[in-house]
Amino acid sequence: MSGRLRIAVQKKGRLADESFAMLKKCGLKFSVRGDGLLARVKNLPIDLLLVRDDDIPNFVANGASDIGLVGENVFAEEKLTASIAGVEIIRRLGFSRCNLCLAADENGPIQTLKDLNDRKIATSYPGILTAYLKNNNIDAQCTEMKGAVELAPRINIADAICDLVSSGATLEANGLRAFETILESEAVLIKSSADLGREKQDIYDRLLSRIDGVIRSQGSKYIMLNAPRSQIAAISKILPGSDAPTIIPLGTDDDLVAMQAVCTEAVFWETLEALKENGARSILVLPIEKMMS
Ligand code: PRT
Ligand code: ZN
Repeated sequence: MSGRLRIAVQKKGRLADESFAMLKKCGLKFSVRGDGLLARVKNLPIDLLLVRDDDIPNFVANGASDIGLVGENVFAEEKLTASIAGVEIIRRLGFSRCNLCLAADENGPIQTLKDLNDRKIATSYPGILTAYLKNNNIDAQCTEMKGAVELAPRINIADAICDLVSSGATLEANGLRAFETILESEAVLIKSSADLGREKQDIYDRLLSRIDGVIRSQGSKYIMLNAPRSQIAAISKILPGSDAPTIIPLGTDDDLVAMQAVCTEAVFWETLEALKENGARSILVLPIEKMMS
């Protein structure tokens, strides 16, 4: 392969848009159109390999791609059923979150894990499900289905299902209720332990540092406010996940200061109310686009 770093990304689907968005936030300039399998990044020696999500772990394992962005659910399943030894999760990316759950008829006899003994469970994740049942000493039979798993109980293919859930609307529409979460999943960055060579390693290190910046800035906010000097300590305690805030005297008033801080934890309305109760005024909460330490 050339000296260009190759990233396997889902071409189309629930992971694709947010994967492209994250790479664009990292400063990669590219466009994805037509049926092409490769998209060339214009401003860095990187190519995107555009494929089905299920193929991503295998492509990373066999060197067709250097790294990949994929759902942890797919990675975990491939780890148990395919030969992808040496491929590991490097970063959790915080998007495409969903849970792999066990679910059954909301009014039926299966309400807990134990009720699954001697039952049939339909799933697209036989590896993860079999391992989970074994760990929990449940003797049930897995029936593999590639899609439409939620329909299995209704047509008597299975007594329960093991499927991904995000909003829960699909389960509800089919009269099913989730009673156990097997895996909490999100998009992950995966890489094989194979040596990249110096050139690609340099590009990879640069990209990873940008990804870290994007991950950190995602949940972070910049807070600016004015407050009486006497309230600095009280207000500093309320600012969520921030280091020592910057304190700037306000020229016109000796007693009043401006405080500014990066908050790495969520800033809720309740936080703003607490700041106000402690004397803060003119409170501004700003999104942070990029961060690098
Ligand atoms: O074509 P390709 O093989 O690449 O895509 P795909 O059809 O296999 O996968 P796709 O695009 O549907 O999902 C890609 C990845 O997105 C998954 O592997 C998960 O990591 C993640 N993801 C996040 C989800 C969901 N949320 C999700 N809700 N994947 C699937 N679903 C399905 C679920 O299977 C069920 O049918 O959505 C339905 C439930 O959704 P709710 O909102 O009704 O609960
Ligand atoms: Zn798929």
